[in-house]
Amino acid sequence: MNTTLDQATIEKLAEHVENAELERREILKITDDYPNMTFMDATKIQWEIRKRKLARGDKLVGLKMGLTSWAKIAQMGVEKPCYGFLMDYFSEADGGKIDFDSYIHPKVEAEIAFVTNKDLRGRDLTIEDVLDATELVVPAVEIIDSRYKDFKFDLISVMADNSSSRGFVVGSHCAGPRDFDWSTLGVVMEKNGEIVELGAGAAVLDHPAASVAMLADMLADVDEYIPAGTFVMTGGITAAVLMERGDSINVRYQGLGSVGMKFV
Ligand code: OOG
Ligand code: MG
Repeated sequence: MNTTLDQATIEKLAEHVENAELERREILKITDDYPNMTFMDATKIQWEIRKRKLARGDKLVGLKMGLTSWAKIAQMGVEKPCYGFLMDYFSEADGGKIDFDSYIHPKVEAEIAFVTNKDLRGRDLTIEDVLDATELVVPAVEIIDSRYKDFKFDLISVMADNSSSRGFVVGSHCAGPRDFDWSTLGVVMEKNGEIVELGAGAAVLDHPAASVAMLADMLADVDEYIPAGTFVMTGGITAAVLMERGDSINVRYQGLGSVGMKFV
């Protein structure tokens, strides 16, 4: 895949986008200034941000896919999925209070997450391959927080911005890889006690495990893979819901309990 930016520009843009996250402020999408940049340039910026965090001592705790459902693709107006990484400080407690001020403009998404027990590598993995390499499946809520003003971005800008990653909450229930049909598993999201979104696992690329396979495929573009023991969030089943201070969220997962939080 082709690139247009030199290493110095990639490093400069990584610093620019990461500083917006660290300082909790909005920026304009970077393709406004670099209209010719490619998805591979954006991928390199994201990996540079990951390197900066690791160098600072933050720990990598997982990976995520984004824009894997039609609801999300339609909501954000992009053409295909993206991926990102999760650091230790992104983790928030189930049932806990979340400091609204540690985010810019948080939105929540109901997701299904996989924990792998074998390396997943290459371009031709099937749903069965992914299930064979899965230790357990857990319900999770992602808290996305695009650094771009009003969440206005294109696929290249969002990829560079670590696919809007900033928070996640893992539920307390887990299941084996074949305990449920993940495509028909239902989720119901309530905000302040009212249902705001609902859906089923099939919203994510027909089956959430297909999202894990697609992540391995996308990582192959940079000669990377999903190592055994990786926590992978497969992408929002529903559209993302914008939070305001004081909002409570409760997501119920069929047969897997619920995940909740309050923004204070
Ligand atoms: C990009 C990240 C999307 C998902 O689950 O689809 C995402 C965004 O919408 O800001 O995490
Ligand atoms: Mg997500």
